[in-house]
Amino acid sequence: MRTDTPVSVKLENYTPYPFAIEQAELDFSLEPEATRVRTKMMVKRLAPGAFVLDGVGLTLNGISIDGQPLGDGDYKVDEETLTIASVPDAFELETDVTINPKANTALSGLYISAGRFCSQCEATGFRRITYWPDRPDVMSRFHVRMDADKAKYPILLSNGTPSKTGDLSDGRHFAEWDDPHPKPSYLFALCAGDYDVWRDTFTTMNGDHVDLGVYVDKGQAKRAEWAMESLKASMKWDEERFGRAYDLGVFNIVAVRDFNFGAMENKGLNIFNSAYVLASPDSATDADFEAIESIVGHEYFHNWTGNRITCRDWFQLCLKEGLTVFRDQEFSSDLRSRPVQRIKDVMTLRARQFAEDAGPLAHPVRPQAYGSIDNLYTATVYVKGAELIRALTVLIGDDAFNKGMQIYFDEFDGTASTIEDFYSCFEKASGKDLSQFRLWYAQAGTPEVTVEEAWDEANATLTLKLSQTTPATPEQDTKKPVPIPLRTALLDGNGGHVPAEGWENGETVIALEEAEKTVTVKVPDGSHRPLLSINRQFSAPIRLKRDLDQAALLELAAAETDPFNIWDSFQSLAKAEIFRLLDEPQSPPDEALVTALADAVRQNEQDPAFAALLTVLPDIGELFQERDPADPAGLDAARKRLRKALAEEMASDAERILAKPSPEPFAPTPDQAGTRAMRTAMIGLTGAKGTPEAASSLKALFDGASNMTESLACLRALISIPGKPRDEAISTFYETWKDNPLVIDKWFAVQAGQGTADDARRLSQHPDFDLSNPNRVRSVAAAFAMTNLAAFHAPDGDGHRVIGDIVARIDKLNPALAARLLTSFEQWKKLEPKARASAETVLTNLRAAGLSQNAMDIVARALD
Ligand code: 0A1
Ligand code: ZN
Repeated sequence: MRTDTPVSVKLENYTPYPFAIEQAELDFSLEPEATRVRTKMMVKRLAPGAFVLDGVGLTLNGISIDGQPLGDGDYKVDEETLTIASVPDAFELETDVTINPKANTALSGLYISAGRFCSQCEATGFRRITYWPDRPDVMSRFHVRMDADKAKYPILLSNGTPSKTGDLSDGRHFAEWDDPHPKPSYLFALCAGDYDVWRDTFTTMNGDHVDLGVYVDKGQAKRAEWAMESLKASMKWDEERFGRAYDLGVFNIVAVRDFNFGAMENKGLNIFNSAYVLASPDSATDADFEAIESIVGHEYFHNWTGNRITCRDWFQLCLKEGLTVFRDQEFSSDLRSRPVQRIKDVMTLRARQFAEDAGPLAHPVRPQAYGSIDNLYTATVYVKGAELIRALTVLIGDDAFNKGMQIYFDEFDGTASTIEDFYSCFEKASGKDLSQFRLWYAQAGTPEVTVEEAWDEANATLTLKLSQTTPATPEQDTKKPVPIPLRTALLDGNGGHVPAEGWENGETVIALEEAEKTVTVKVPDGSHRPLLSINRQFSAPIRLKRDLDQAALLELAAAETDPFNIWDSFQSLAKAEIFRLLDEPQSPPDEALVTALADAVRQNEQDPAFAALLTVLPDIGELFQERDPADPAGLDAARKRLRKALAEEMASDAERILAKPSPEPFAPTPDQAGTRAMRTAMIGLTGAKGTPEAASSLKALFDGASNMTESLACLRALISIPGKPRDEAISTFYETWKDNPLVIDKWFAVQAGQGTADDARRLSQHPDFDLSNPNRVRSVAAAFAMTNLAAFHAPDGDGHRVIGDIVARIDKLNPALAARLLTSFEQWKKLEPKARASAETVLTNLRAAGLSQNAMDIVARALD
């Protein structure tokens, strides 16, 4: 085990690979403990330099050039590379290695999950399969052959389309797959085993026929139906929205239970965490159905943004990830409700990315250096990366954006590209110089925009003074101004806009490009003072500072025409009230606010998905960011008091809404999901009352629930009311679902997400807890450390110790997972003194005990 801080890789040191490998043949003889991989590559020199291949954990059986075996002195092998000092300008290299998939607990490379072979090569897993220049700018055509025991592994899958199959002696069989599209090694995939498959077909806009398959556990095919529907919807959407069609005759998805991330976009053979494939009305929530739709879309959209146009190096990760998240967000917005999708996306951004941007792990969307590539799959790269594309669309307009995307697809197809390449397309399309916009990619930290207003009654003008600053982040003390597109409108207070001079329909985009800017707007003479609606639809990923008291915010919320800003006004109101309740523990929640919030929920009942979001108070992770030092337990108590007051105010609404039957038969449609969102919001509020009566009515709803969304909502609401109904619900749920691991993951998560450190420890000792399964580990450890901040950061330090212990054990098996869990400590320096001290002790003890490179990278940066 390595205990040193990883050496950092730097963007400025990028040099092209001096060889091209246009064609490769891979031959796998699959055995769980000793798989043999024979690789043939046709190599051509492009520039002077040694021939260096990456390889980790491989046993080399033989190596030859143009059929001539190499002797020991002809090449050098160390822990990470194979080097041949002198090679011809064009040659065929053959290697023969053995690997042990069964011993692969890190789930990177080729491994076994539930007795089946599967692979994960992004970012650097391919080097654990064979010697190869394992970097995204080396793109090759792969031909794959594999053989395996036919009874155990009847289905053999790889990228591209199948070219040959046949039987061999000794009960073995083989299959060959051919992928005509050059691709980097991180997109290689192989799956072998016994599956059931849900099949369908799709005809592209070019009239090409595509065979689709979703491969799942035996007996589960029907649970893949929603994933298949989502796939066809994605294929159609990319054709209609971006004019891009699929490019192979086969598209397969394989579900695996043991997977470090959500899913992987391997060319023609996506591999998915089973949590994002399997769904049935009784066992999956609306959130599960939505997540499946969005992740299936995300991986499919990578076919153009990621696969056909890939990244030159891993510093450009946001080129494929930010863009593809933007595309999946748009897909979900088009299929469901645009404002609701926007609110959910901003909730994620604020809870995860703003927190990251404000702590020791802050990094630019395109960093200059990294210690461990696995740790670069962050909220900043993904979610802020998507926000920047969205901000770009606002700044240059939809037409120029769409034109720029077409230029990008046409000009860079088949290449490994950079952010500069991407932005050159939008410069062409818009005629604008976007070099200042690219600063967004280079600077970490969330810009803060301050808005001051001055109203001149005599001249009927409103003057806005806008200014921006970006806080210092690690290794970046000073920041330059970035272009911030602020969608703005002037509200007339009667549900309309004031016709400001030069603004269309009373709306405009103000581009704040400098540190300070003053904008004066003329409105018709005799107008009343208009109300300012700014950063509408959250047009820029910033923190907005406005000096508005409760009365002004309530007035603004009532006048708003932008659903996002209506929701956000109530978020600001609730935030201020929670802080007040924290500072004044004796004072009751403000009645005016509680009534206004309840009224807003009622007024929006015709759009239940939106109304349900209004009942969600800002979470502790978000509140935490605005307090220094932060006291999560105090914030949690204050938040609960406000929530209880809202629950009491809405008690009869909850009764009324829950007295109606849930929609039957179940369908995962946006309409039905909206109705259930409102019902689950009311279930949550009922739980917030915390009374024995509330517990028994929740238990009755739990017993009668006909779908997982409501059943789980009842269980979640009951968890915080100790007593018999709660204990019975916990055990009934377990007994009902003990054979369905995805549902049992929820059972763990719902308890860890609300219990104490002791509960988390007890859950981690449950017989069904499994350190080798990332979903199960996350259902306890991430649910506790990332969603239950009051208990995780409790002043006695026990929460920190529970997670520290789990991390130490996981790190020996799966360093990428351990590193991810460790990011839950990222805010430790902001904690009140006791919790801060315990976090520091846990982190320093972990560092002293020795950690993997991945985990050490996080701990070192957190402690820095
Ligand atoms: N490219 C995938 C994410 C992913 C990254 C790394 C993985 O293994 C280490 C797996 C998946 C996506 O964006 O969906
Ligand atoms: Zn992705």
